[in-house]
Amino acid sequence: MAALLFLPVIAWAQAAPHAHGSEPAPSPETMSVRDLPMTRNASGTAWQPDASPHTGLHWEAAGWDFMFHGLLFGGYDRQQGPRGDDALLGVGWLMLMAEREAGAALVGARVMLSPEPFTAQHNGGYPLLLQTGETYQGEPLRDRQHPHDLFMELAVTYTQALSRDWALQLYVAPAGEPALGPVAFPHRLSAASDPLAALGHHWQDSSHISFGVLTAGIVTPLAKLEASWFNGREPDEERRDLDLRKLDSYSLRLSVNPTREVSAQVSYGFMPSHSVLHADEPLHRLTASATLHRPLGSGGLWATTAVFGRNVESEHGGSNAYLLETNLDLDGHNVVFGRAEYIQKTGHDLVLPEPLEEETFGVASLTLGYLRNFGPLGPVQPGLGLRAAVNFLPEGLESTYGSRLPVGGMVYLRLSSAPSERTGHGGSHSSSPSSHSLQISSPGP
Ligand SMILES: [Cu+2]
Repeated sequence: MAALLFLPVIAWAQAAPHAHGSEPAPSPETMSVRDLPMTRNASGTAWQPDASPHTGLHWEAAGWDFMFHGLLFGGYDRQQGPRGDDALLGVGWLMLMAEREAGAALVGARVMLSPEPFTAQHNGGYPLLLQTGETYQGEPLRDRQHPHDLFMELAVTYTQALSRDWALQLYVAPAGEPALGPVAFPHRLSAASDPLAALGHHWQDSSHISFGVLTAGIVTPLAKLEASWFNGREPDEERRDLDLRKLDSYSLRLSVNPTREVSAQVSYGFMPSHSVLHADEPLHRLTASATLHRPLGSGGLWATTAVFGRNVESEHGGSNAYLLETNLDLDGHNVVFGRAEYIQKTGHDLVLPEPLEEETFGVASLTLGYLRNFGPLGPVQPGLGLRAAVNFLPEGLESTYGSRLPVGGMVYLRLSSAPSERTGHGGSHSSSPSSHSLQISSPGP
């Protein structure tokens, strides 16, 4: 496995990454569906604004275009109080993609792996106050974030242009992301400096690792309408296998990119047997999100995302999660970031004893952080960061958490793919973002 992940680095040494020209970028209103920029594609089949940096390594071999990129964090996490803990942990992902033209179509394949089963598995996940979702040793996880599975994505993509303005997109994934929710937090540029998960993950984007996904979408330069048929069961505790199961769930998502700097989506999903522990309890999920990417001066980018997520379960009723996060990369080296959340979690979610178990608690958190990037060193941009969060709890949770304002923090090293433009190699690639007439691959942070 390690050898597989290092292959692209060897390939990088042999092939210089593309450098892209600075021709004015086309806007979604005037472009053809054949010219969708590859920067638009984020996790799974989700869209982000076109105004996103090219990152990672690109090379060609055997008629295929390859791309490799990733985002890794390692550091020390400490969460305060009786429900807190501390840990050394590593989180993130590495992704290898290949694509080629086939007539009027573009075919692609992706493998995305996470080290988290090996680096964030201590006691079922890393410490994170108020986090809930999935299980450890047959019990619901609480105040910990579960590790992502080793196989975050194994997918094949197929995009066929039907005319200047219309294309058909298919996505087949033994492990991957159905058309439900915003770009998943590990892939959002607005969250790219923050190693820790959003507390509303399981209301908004937790389906990003589903074991069995079929998605079909109709694409225009401005909008995409997708439907997925997928296995909606959350991953089990064995993080290194594929939890394949019958495809029992459905989702529908409408994405729009009205300008180069804006992307938004609304989506709905129905998962009749989502939970490992409560397999007979159906879950309905509704999400809406909007993302703004504003390029700044010399290599900076201001990325902001707002997300609303709502879960409706027959037993516990409906609950909402709101998120606003921003990542202000001033110049490619100095990054200030923050996240504000408000989530309705039940006593059941938080594994509280009777009678609190039946109550619903509105909890909030505010995170601020700073990341200093160095280098880049070849294809890798290293950075050192600090993240601090304060949580705001209702009175009923004070005795459980030892405070109404418990805090948490983390110091970390971040390794990300260097922006392709700034690696300083190559230099004379064509002025279009890539040589393809149709783009389906995904840069991400
Ligand atoms: Cu996740």
